[in-house]
Amino acid sequence: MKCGRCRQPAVIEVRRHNAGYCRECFVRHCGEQVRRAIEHFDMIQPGERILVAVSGGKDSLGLWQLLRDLGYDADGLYVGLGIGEYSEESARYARDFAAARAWKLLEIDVVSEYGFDIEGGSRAAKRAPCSGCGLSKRHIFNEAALRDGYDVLATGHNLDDEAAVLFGNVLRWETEFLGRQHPVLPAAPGFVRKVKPLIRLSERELAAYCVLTNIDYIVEECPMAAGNRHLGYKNMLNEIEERSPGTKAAFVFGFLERAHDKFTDEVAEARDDLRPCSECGSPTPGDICAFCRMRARAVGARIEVRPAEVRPVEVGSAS
Ligand code: Q46
Ligand code: ZN
Repeated sequence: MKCGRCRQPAVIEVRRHNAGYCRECFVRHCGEQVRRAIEHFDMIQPGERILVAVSGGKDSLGLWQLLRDLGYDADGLYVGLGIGEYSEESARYARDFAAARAWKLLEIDVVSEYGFDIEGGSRAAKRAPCSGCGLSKRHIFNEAALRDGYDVLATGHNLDDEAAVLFGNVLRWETEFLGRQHPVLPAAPGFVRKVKPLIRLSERELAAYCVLTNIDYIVEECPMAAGNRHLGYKNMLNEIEERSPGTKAAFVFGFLERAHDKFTDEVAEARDDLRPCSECGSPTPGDICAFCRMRARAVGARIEVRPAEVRPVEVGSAS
């Protein structure tokens, strides 16, 4: 097979695009997909400061590299979740990647900063580990980006992730989650803008991008991922994609173009009910946000309010 752009021998075929690429054209293709996603969804304005949530995996390290190559001012944030050896090793990949490029990497360790690890926190809050983990990451990413004055938080969710989450939300008709499922969540009081610039690239394309550009990433999956629903949905969607290339992209982009705005009213209503958490200041529908409740249960005591965490939040209508 030959590269569809330059006719050199192809190193990868992307069936969804019915195209093969040589190394150089494939790297350009990945940059182009990110550039188009940013432009189409109006994710980032020139000159804005970006904080990239990095886990040491292919998606987040690939994203950081792609954003820098496109000329963006992007720093990294690694959150240590206290998941034993997996966390130690993933931190090493994130640190080595940043150090080799002399890029700024912020680090937050959940255990030393907040006094619990993901397994303990999730157990105490009677949540599945990935649910407690997701809640913690969302909270910590948002808090760090606001505290350090970043304009936008970028995460490495790729097309496969978005298709799997959409699939799960549709199966259960989680209408509020469907209203929030978008590659750009605008800034609102207490919330930094969040973007997903990899939405046009698949997991396989990201893995190939990292291999072809010599990005060393942690290959092992998080040990807690085994058996989670999300992974099951990904496997099912892969079977469909195998038979019918392009289905995942049609599913996700069809939803965004034709259905997403039918679910946004509910999100706006939920945002209207938010007020600052009495512990940390983050917007919440109750007195204390879910993260602070989980933390309090995990450490077995009512937590102290730390001055650095308290930010007054103006509560207004959703943007
Ligand atoms: S890190 Fe956290 Fe993932 Fe591990 S515990 Fe689940 S959510 S699988 S991306
Ligand atoms: Zn809180």
